[in-house]
Amino acid sequence: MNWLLEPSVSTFGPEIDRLYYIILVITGIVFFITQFLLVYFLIKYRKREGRTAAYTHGSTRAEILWTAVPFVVVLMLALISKPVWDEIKDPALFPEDAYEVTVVARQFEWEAQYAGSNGEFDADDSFTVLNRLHVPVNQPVIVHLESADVIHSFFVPRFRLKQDALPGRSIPMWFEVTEPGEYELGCAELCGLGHYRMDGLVIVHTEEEFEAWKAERLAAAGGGVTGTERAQAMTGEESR
Ligand SMILES: [Cu+2]
Repeated sequence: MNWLLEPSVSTFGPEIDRLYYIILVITGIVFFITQFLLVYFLIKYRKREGRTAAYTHGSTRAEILWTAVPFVVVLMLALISKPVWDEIKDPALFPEDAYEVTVVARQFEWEAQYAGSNGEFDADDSFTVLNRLHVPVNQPVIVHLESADVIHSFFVPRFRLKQDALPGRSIPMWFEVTEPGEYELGCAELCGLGHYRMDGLVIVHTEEEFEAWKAERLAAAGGGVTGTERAQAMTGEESR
């Protein structure tokens, strides 16, 4: 049984893990100290013959201390998180030359929308894939995340990436994966009775594999094929 997170496979994964373990250690120490004191005082001040309860006003000094120390700790955590947060979430700092794709979340599936060969999303040969997001390895990918109905949350644990999808908004996010493979994509926001069905995969290809996959899809989508033929060309991917 693995108690820790599975290894990250994105470029910013190690930075997220560093923050995660700093917070885990701090909260872990606080947890053990408070639980130890709780049990210690339970035993020390247990009921005993002849001992009565006494009124105490408390200690102003202790109260200032246990307010100020957590305040400083939380402030420190915010300051060391800020650069990482900006790197991941600030669109002004997104990497250039990213591959762009749109993902629409809806009850209860993910729809990845790919641009046509001319780079436009409403081209004749643009295409969609359900519950499978194909991307290239070692290249930044920008996902424009949308929702068709309620709030969903795009969560790929191995990328250390989570982003809410809000109806009426297109929210950009980015990642760059360092290892080809298939990684679980889940919806991390309870979005209705079928919430559990929103488990997709992010399939990370080598560059050549990705180009070949895309060329195949573009060919299937364009060239005047009918909707049915188009759907058949995608079976196996959409069987969820
Ligand atoms: Cu959802």
